[in-house]
Amino acid sequence: MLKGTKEQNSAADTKKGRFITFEGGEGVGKSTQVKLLIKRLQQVGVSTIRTREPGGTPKAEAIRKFILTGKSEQWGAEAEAILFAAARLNHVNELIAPNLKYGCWVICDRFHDSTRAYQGLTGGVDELFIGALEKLALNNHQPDLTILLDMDPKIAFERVAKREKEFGLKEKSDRFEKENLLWHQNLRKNFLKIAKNNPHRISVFSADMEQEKLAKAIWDGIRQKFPHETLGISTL
Ligand code: T5A
Repeated sequence: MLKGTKEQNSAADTKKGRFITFEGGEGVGKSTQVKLLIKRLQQVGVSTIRTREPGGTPKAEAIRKFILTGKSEQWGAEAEAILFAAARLNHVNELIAPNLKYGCWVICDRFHDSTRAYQGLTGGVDELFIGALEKLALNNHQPDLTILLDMDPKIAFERVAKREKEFGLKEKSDRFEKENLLWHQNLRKNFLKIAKNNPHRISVFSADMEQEKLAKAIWDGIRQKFPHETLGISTL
């Protein structure tokens, strides 16, 4: 199970921490790119912490297990949105905020845009309801940058199927993966809609390319967005 893994480097401790989130549909390569970004940041001496949602703290991981094993489905989309927000509030207060304050860069696999896309725009939960939960759970911790990985869900599902064939079943029972292709195509459109409404925060990348090539494109985007923090790394 992935937990927030603290990888510190004293050279970066005087810098203000940056908060970067990765978003997108199932299997588009978020976890892969989070790991590749952490590697690049470590190489240039930036102190980082890798985390995920739902989860990231023991209490939030307990909520993750409850939701992803399908136990919350019968409660309805509003209740699920509240559960995601409860997990997020704990994650923000116990892991994200303290690390940013300390100067770490926090790299998070999914965050509040997932609630907006899955439970809100795709699941039908009212926008004001989602907005109110977001305000409570984020506690003024908006990401500095969100990387949206965009891809045809058909291709993403093929990747996930290949992984499951090679490595066996995952720990979760695919609460949302079991929705049909049309649902996921709609989800993709909704993520793009969120990106269109937040052009200063969200950068969209086509995920349908080779891993390292995509990692390089993301890295170039990060260097452009945070030129001062990423000075002196032109050789990478
Ligand atoms: N959810 C979550 C909500 O409904 N509301 C919320 O508020 C939140 C926070 C979380 C579930 O909860 C929902 C959304 C989700 O349904 P999860 O474990 O985060 O569950 O689910 P996924 O995001 O779907 O996680 P996956 O691991 O399945 O997808 P990733 O992380 O996008 O993909 P990754 O990196 O694991 O890659 C998948 C496979 O593709 C290969 C990898 O090696 C791997 O085998 N791959 C590539 N292959 C070819 N080319 C590339 N460029 C590749 N990149 C990766």
